[in-house]
Amino acid sequence: MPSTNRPTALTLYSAVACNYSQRTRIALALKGTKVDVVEVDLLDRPAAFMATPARGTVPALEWDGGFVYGSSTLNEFIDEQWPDPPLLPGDILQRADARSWVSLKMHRPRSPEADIGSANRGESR
Ligand SMILES: N[C@@H](CCC(=O)N[C@@H](CS)C(=O)NCC(=O)O)C(=O)O
Repeated sequence: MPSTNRPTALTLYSAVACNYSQRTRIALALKGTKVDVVEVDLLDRPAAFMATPARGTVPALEWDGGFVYGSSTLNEFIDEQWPDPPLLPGDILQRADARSWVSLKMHRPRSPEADIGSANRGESR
């Protein structure tokens, strides 16, 4: 159930080159959640961001009194705070497939096997 103390004035620390950040940005975009994005230079992280609980790792979401980081945790948090539309399908097998695909893309974002697998299933991913 979403918190009754719903976060407002959200700031997302993110990096364009970071697939974990993109994962969280996609979730926020799907939910239509308004967020200020701070683009973090991964080669020169601001000292103030290094001093946060995320210790300079993107993605991280901050709001008044709250800080969440780690793309899996973040996307679970986002899905719980803004349940509609859900991030995952209702069907158990489709949910497993979606989770497998996300896991593959997180660990091997440009995996040729992933693209071949999708093509074999007649999918365009
Ligand atoms: N497990 C984390 C990994 C995030 C991550 O590795 N982010 C990279 C940029 S793509 C980073 O900020 N690394 C800096 C560090 O770990 O100190 C997640 O899912 O969010």
